[in-house]
Formats: sequence, structure tokens, C-alpha cells
Amino acid sequence: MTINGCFADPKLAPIYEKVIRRERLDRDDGLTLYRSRDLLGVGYLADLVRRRLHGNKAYYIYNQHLNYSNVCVNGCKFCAFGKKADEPGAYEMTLEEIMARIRERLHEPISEIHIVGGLHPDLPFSYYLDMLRGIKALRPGVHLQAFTAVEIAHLADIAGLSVAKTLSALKEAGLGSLPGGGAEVFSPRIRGELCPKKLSPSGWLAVCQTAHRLGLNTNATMLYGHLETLEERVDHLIRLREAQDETGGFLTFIPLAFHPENTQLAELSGTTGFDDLKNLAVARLMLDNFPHIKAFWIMIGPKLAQLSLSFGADDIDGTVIEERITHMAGAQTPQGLSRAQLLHMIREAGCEPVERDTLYNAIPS
Ligand code: V47
Repeated sequence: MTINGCFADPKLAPIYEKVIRRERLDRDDGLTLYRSRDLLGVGYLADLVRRRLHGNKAYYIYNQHLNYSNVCVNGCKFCAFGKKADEPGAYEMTLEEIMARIRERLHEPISEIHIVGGLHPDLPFSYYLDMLRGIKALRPGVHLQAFTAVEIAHLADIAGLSVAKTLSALKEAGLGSLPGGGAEVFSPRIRGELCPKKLSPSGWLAVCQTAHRLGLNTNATMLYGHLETLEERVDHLIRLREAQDETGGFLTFIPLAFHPENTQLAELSGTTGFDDLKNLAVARLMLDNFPHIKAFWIMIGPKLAQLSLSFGADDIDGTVIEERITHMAGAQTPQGLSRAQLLHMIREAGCEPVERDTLYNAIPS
């Protein structure tokens, strides 16, 4: 509990002083926040920062998700979505199927299409360029937030081009920004254990920073709630913060709550509400140079996403419709929410809903 800077956990008081003085928090502060049982105290600190940045506004977006293929050569232990090409359940959409998905919803006021897939060994680079061009031809005004940094590095390999040239070609074809997936946890220990084949942390950051230098914004994520320690979480956040100091192109940080079902870590129990809220709040406090913190309702549920608006988050993502990565791993959340449901959640939390485009421009209602 908090009254004028008095906390149930006295270790939060010096952090309060720093927050008030707008001083950067260090690694020890991050650990103190993560270790504290005073969730309301940590949430209060995060809410101070969130309100300083965004007042009472809470953002949502009218978006559509498209997971074009789950065929993936990486085989990460935490992933239930990726399949080898010959495994039951593997799929890849043809360009015609993708266009049909877009056509189905042309009557809706979708401003962003969020596109993520696996690392497909055979699809040619032209498939990805044609996908972006085709969607843009059907929906010229839409923003394409497509391909994580890991996919971009893979496409560069397939195309035989540098990352910069790959991104430029995709931009030319209609790419608007990159989603934040694939960062996982930067700790070498965790990567060796869970995703040894995945693009390295420095590779992931280099793709994002190359994108920033080409004028493409990216998001950033952290997959939490599996084998990582609190120290590894803090180090991940600090590394993102340092990268943002250099290029400034990260828009939003999204903590991704690990879902264990159908993964090689199925014996783990998944995250708790306490940890979900704590993680969002710590991210808001540590990532002082990130404009936005998003609570992805698909992963933590609409009710917790609503509460997160008092724990540092200013964005609850959007309508989504048809998400596969988390649902393959046992998510019980719906496939989508209507605009009316999103508005209700935000207003009941005492916030002012703002429908945004991908770059956080308000869309007039
Ligand atoms: O990189 C994989 C994660 C990510 C599981 O930018 C899992 O706004 C939980 O990029 N449990 C892809 N997470 C999703 C992604 C994303 C999602 C929402 C918003 C944004 C954004 C980006 O999903 C992967 C991986 O870290 N993931 N398996 C799992 N079992």
C-alpha cells in the first residue's frame, strides 16, 4: 500500500524518490522491484510513470492477425506453434489463401495487419514480397506490421541479401514496421537451453536497429515465466534500454506470458496474475525510453489486461481475430474482441479509450 511515498515494502521508498526525480533506475532497482511482494507499491510507481507519459489515455487498435505458416526450422522448446515441414499440423497458406483472409474482412475498419510465421526453409523471398504487395493492393491504407527480427534475418539468408537490403525491399513492397517477437530472453544460458538455433540476441538487436535506421519502427518483447531468473529478466530489459538509447525506434514493449501446453516445457505451470502485473509494472519503470507498454490480452486474459492499465500498461492491443501462437500453447482466451468490448474494458478501468494506428496516431471515431 502507498500513502505519500510510504510503502508496505520500505525498499520501494528510494525507488519512489528516483521516479519522482525522473532518474534512471539501475540493475539493483530492477531486482528490488521484481523481488518485492508489494505488488500495489510497484504498481503505484509504474502508474506514476504511465500517467506522466499518457495521462488517462489507454490505447487499442482495430487489427487483424495473420500467421501465414507454422513451418519452422528452429524447434524452440517453448513453442507449440512451430512444426517441421513433414510433421502433422504443419501448414503454409498460399498467397491466394492469404488474400482470401484479407478479403473476408475488407468491410471492417482494420488499420493494421500483424503478420508472423515460422522460419520456413523453402518459401522463396518473392512469396513474402508478393504477400505484402498483394495485401496492400487489397487494402492500400493498412499498416503492415510484419515479420519478427528473427524472420527478417532468415529472409535475408534466403534472399542472399544483407539485412538492410532485405528490409528495404520489404519496405518497398509495403512493410510498415516489425512486431516485437523473437527476443525471448537474451540470457545465453536460457537460449542454450531453450532455443539454441535461434538468431542470437546481438543479431536480434542488430536487425531492429537496422530497421530503425531505415525509418522502420519495431516493437520488443520478453518471453517470461519459464526457466529464466529475475536477474535475467532485468538484464534483458537493460539491454533493450541501451539499444533504444542508440537508435530510438522501439515503439512498444510487450511482455509475453509463457504458455506451457503442447510445448517441450509442458511440466511448467505457466505464469500467475501477480507475476503478469509485476512484469508489466517493472517494464514500465525500467524502460524509461520506451513510449509504450502493451498488455497483450490474448496472453494474460482481458480481465488482467484491464487491471494492467493501473500497473504501467497504456495499451491493450486490439481486436486481433485468429491468433495461433498462444492458442496452440493452451491459451483459453477468445480469438478476438470487438471494439465495443475493448471500449467497455478501458472505460470500466477509468481510462479514456483512444483508438490508435500502429504508430499511435489517434484515429478519430
Ligand atoms: O517470438 C512462442 C512467443 C512470439 C509461446 O509486436 C510464446 O505487438 C507464450 O511476436 N507462450 C511471437 N509466448 C508473438 C509476437 C507478438 C505478440 C503480440 C504482440 C506483438 C507486438 C508481437 O510469441 C514469439 C515467442 O516469444 N511465443 N511460444 C508460448 N508457448
